[in-house]
Amino acid sequence: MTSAPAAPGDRDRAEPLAAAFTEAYRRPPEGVWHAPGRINVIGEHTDYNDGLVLPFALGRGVSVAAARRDDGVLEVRSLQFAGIRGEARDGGAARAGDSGGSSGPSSRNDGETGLSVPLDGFGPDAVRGWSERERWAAYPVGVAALLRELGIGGASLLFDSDLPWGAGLSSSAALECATALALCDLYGRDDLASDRAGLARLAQRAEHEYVGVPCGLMDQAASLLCTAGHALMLDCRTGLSAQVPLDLPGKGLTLLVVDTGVRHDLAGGDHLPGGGYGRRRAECERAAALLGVPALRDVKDLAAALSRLDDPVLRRRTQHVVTENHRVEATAGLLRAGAETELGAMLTASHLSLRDQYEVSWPEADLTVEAALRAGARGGRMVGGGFGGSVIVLAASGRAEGVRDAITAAYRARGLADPGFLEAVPAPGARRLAPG
Ligand code: GAF
Repeated sequence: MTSAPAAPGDRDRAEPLAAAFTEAYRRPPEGVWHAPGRINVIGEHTDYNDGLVLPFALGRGVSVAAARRDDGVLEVRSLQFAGIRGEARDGGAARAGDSGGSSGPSSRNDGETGLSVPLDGFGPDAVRGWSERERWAAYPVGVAALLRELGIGGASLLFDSDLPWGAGLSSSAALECATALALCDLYGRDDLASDRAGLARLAQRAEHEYVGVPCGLMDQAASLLCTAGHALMLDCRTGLSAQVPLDLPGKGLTLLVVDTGVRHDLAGGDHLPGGGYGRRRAECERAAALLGVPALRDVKDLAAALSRLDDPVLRRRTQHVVTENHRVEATAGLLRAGAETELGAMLTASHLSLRDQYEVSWPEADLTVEAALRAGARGGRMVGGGFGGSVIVLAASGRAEGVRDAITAAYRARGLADPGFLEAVPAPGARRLAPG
């Protein structure tokens, strides 16, 4: 059994995409799948330190219509990326142009409409030469190449996304997870599709090897393992997870996701080769090695650990990771006690730690949190890898509109473009949309 229960709107998502697939590939798809993006309630930069995270799935994500091919070729097209040179476009569908491009095993790029790769013998080196415009395809192609090693064949895929790309809401993991679930289902591989934790690890591996980003497990696990009405408490060392009920509207609360408009890229940040994300991960590994522990997760006595680290940067990174793990445990405890109204202080403490100790926040994120708190929000923090993307803000529902207006006013006062807003409630994880 590979599909979570259908959710309202599944049909509205599946039907137009199936029609677009039929137009693009001149045959109907065998099915349509969907994988959501996520926000993370708390537990940032803890996953690759073997720590704890508490994300939930958003009601937005990446959908894919798919049909098998018997020639071992993977052909990918996207309603957002096809025909757009060098940049991703958010939201609304940019329809693929001419649908009759070549797709034989020897062709790689069929002009404006997509990309075809023969999966046999395909490896990470082949992706390295791809242009910026083709880069998005490394995510699904990487997943398909790894699944090929497990006996899964080729397919034609058409993607659609209602998740802003680069907003720190895990659009890349959604792309990977939609691909993984679709391919496993198409080839009747319930053994792989039903092991969602295993599939999350495969998608993570694809991102490491084919995209070159040393991400943790959180985003892929959130997309595949989350359920409606719950946050996912995940122990990234053991892979064990638990569903923690999270009823925000029932507690009179609104969680706003604020897209700051600054694009986030895990390969970027700190404006140096390797990017800020990879550098943070390396710093944590160095700190753990100096402290003689397998991972920063294992630091029990923070004060003693800090006194043993000479490098102030490593001290700050350690301080964040150790305290953030405690914040995840405390937050999960509050949720289990039904005390959602108390979450705000945890969120803000996490943000300050990410800003001052981990140094991954960015000016628009700090501005958002400050404006929200001034307007009476209960708390807020940046989410995801940092250096751009989104902020979450928790407010009493009666105050949410005022908080939103105050954030917009703060952006305007600085001459910034208006931020985007989305109200988040825990939605279902990845599933087949059609046939249901
Ligand atoms: C990104 C990564 F992909 C995650 O694995 C995680 O490390 C996160 O940044 C920070 O918590 O989303």
